[in-house]
Amino acid sequence: MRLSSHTLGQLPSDVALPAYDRTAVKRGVVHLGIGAFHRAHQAAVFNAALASGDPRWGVTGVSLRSAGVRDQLELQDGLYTLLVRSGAGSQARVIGSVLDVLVAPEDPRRVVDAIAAADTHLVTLTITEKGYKLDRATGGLLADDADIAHDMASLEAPRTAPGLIVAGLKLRRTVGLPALTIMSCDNLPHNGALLRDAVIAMARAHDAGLADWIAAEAAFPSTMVDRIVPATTDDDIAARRELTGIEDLAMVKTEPFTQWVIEDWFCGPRPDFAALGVQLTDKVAPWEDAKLRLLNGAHSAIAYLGGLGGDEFVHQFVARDAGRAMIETLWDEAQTTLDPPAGLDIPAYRAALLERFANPALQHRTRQIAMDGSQKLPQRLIAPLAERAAAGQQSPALVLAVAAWMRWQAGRTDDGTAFEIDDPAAARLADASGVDGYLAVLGAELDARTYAAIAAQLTRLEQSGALAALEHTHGDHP
Ligand code: NAI
Ligand code: CS2
Repeated sequence: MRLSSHTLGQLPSDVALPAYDRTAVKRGVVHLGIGAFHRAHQAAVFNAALASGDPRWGVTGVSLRSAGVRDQLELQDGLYTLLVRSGAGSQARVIGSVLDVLVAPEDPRRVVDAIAAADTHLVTLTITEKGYKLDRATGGLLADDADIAHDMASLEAPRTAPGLIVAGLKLRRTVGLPALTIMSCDNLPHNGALLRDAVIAMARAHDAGLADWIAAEAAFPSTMVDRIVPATTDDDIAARRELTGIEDLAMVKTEPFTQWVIEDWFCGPRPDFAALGVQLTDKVAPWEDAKLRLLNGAHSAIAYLGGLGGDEFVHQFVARDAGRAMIETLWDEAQTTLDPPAGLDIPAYRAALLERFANPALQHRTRQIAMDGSQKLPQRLIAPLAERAAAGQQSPALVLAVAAWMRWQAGRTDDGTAFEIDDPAAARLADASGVDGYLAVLGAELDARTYAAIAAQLTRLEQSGALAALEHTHGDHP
């Protein structure tokens, strides 16, 4: 039996159900990139907004690539289970805020119409770092990307997020509707400004007046989003089915922690975010930097060192003394580059992060985090490393993490198991070699001393493996 409006009543009584009339919900949000993270984070907040009695915040989810999530959710009336897991047990809630899922490649005009609908007030995005199609070196849209070139030439059937947004805004302007608040929820620094630049560049390729209107009327708040959401596995689905008797192919699993910090810049209605536990602030950058360099920087270090050394899951890496010591050192280094926002207690944040990483119930795969490293390293590891180098400081843990990413590009774990490099720059990475070759793919330059330190660790990783390098640098007996 499948989860749906008809089977909701048959779920065990400890599963929380949508506490509102779904037939009265309006579609106030268009979300581009309806992956696991959106379903565990923003959609849960919109679900809470609906439960609080404000019916404006139903979600039209959009997949920009495959039909998988639509096919799963369509048969379930948009319903899915959010499973919050910790060592103490798990709690399940059925989320009802997602009303439809559109597949952009099948019918891009429906997506454009949804963005241009009068009830729509917010467009949110989780399309991964690579989905913005930005050229790291110039900050502009990727000139050699076929989909960007297509949308630059015609917006009849857009293929990219900036193309769909511009086509939707163009239609709103034509019919006299106001612009929108458009919010990136991806792990990129200054994600609002990056998205705004991408959208305005796309608009300018078609109509300077439209570009000026967007620049003047639309809001692009930056956000910091945080909740660890590992990809759902077939085992997760099977375990849930055995427990409840109901199959939910769209379920997502996550941790208890959740945080959303949004720059207070809106150009239309919004949910009562403060009442929903979402922080509004005039400066998101200090929150973004702290999260990207502490949480995500450590995650990438764990992904490559742990992945090379044979750790399938994050919690296995932090169970090692040398693993924890390496992460603490990386945080000591990274935190010297931060300007922590008022309200962020770094020692408490670090302690909480270690506990979150140690959560054995999450089963967060190192391989998932290792994906798309070329899009992640600059803001997570290279930026703090370069800033410290400029201040004359050495950074053994950041250096080891960057060297491990380079070693990863050989496509073999230390026991010789081969794997595919899952990265939009995979072809360039395959052709690259040596520290300068890999740094060039990242668009990064470092000073000679840091370069030599990375080269030395890369050699150590090649000769002795990740666990030996970790012990050497961060073990009890270096
Ligand atoms: P996912 O793999 O479940 O979903 C990724 C989504 O992005 C899918 O809808 C996919 O179609 C879309 N996408 C992928 N490549 C794209 C491209 N080239 N162009 C346009 N769309 C593309 O991943 P998940 O877990 O939903 O994460 C997505 C993003 O959310 C992450 O990359 C990150 O920026 C952000 N995020 C994720 C967290 C997590 O723990 N999973 C936590 C905080 C932020
Ligand atoms: C992870 C993040 O996959 C990755 O790169 O570092 O998705 C991480 O789980 C989230 O940012 C946590 O908020």
